[in-house]
Amino acid sequence: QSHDEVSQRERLSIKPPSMYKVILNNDDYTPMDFVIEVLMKFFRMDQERATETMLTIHYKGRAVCGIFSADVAETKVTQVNQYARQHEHPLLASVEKA
Ligand code: TYC
Repeated sequence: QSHDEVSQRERLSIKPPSMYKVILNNDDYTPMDFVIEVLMKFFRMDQERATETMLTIHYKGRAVCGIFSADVAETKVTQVNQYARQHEHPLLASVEKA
């Protein structure tokens, strides 16, 4: 990376945003179909990808469902956890730095 690029980045204060993984965690009670619905609704997965991801969580304990900027990641976690609670399921989304 050249001196010019660095100084221009600093002059313009342009930095790539820090990115965050949104994780869905396994539990013993949330129905598989509900998890698939959540993955399709909040993470825009098609049925096949949502089913694969749900099974990864079920067998391995967790999966990364997407990587987003901080504000989008926080919003996804809040929306998923609120939606799960509305439907009285213990499904838990969490966030960690990518
Ligand atoms: N383990 C749940 C069951 O057997 C299914 C499940 C999958 C729950 C993924 C949560 O994030 C989850 N019904």
